[in-house]
Amino acid sequence: MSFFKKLKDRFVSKEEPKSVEPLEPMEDAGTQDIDPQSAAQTKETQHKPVEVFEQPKKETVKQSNGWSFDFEDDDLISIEEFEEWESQQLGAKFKEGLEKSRENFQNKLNDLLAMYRTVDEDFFEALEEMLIQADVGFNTVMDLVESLRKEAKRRNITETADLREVIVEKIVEIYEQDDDELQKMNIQDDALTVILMVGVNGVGKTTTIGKLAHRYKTEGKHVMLAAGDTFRAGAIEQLQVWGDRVGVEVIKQKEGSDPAAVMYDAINAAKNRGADILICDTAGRLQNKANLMTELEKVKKVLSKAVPGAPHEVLLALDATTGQNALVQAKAFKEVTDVSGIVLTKLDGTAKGGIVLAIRNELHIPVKFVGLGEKLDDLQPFDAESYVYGLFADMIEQSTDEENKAAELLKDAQDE
Ligand SMILES: Nc1nc2c(ncn2[C@@H]2O[C@H](COP(=O)(O)OP(=O)(O)O)[C@@H](O)[C@H]2O)c(=O)[nH]1
Ligand SMILES: [Mg+2]
Repeated sequence: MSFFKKLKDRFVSKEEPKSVEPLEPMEDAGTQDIDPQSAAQTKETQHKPVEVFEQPKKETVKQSNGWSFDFEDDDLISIEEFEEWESQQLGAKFKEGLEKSRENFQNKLNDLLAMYRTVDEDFFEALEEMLIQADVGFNTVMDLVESLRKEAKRRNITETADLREVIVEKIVEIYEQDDDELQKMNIQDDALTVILMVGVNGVGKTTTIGKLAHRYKTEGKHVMLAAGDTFRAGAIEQLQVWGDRVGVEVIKQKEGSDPAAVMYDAINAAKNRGADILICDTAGRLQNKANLMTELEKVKKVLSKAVPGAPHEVLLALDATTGQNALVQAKAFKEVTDVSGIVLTKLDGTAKGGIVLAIRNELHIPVKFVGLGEKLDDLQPFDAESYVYGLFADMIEQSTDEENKAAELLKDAQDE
């Protein structure tokens, strides 16, 4: 099966649905403060039709992205149908969140393919330049294009149009390296999991904590938050607002207190209440590396003393709109603490979505989540196929249409 067809099968609805069941958004505060434009967009995706089958049971299906819906007595979709629907929702989320980047990647690639018709060094150089401009990162671009050169040679591809699909496939390959296991969140099954969120001011730590809390709560987990950013004015209140919105308890002290003391309170409270997940906010000072290192070390020590193995995840939030600067921040953080994963926020706000690849290839830290907007369900687990679908959705949909048409024509010709 061609790669584009595989992506299309995974993310795009195959046929017109027979009956349409509108999906009601979950009544939570996360959708209260969104602007009308994005609300309209969400409505559209939420009302994506689902095919229903007869089943004599009533069931509420709760989604990790916060949507839940009831099926009447005799209308229950099958697990396969549900998974298909879930996958399409994921595709739609990435497609929506990567709209700016898609305009950039798709249009530029199409322009290149039109400008350079034969596969030669001029084409590869122009492609390199395009990818570097999209923040893919110099070394990553060199690896990617080198592997394309080889593939073109191996398969004797002479027309650039025939490389279209290979380019997209190589992007996935370059992301998916051998340490796939690291991609998953390290969540303890029957014990408390502690997640420490780090990153400089304004990158989206607190917002991400709110979204993560919502995701895990929707999965049925008992979530608590620790207001460890005692430094920045208003940071504690901001986390409390998220806690109220999501409906989870926030452990806090007053502004200016010792973050390690807050963590001590929080982890003991989480243990006493039998919580599943504790997510800890921290202050994002990087002006003074030595200070930050001491502070984070102290916090980690308090956590690991109370719960051996904690923190189970140290997530570094990076703002995708800051481009190469995000890489610089990541390198600096890597020097002061062990980072187990990246949350790349505000991917919806940049046309240079290539930064994901640079982070993966140059830092060797997996991108665990991406922020695709400001709403509660706009934090999605990162996966390379959803990502390239978001980047090239129209191209993928179109090209497989063409492929299907060609196949039909061939079949017709054979039938005659
Ligand atoms: N568009 C968009 N905005 C985001 C995203 N994540 C965070 N933000 C915004 O970034 C700003 C800073 O976020 P905040 O959580 O306060 O950052 P912190 O200082 O690291 O805690 C807020 O206005 C958020 O709404 C995202 O994925 N997409
Ligand atoms: Mg904050």
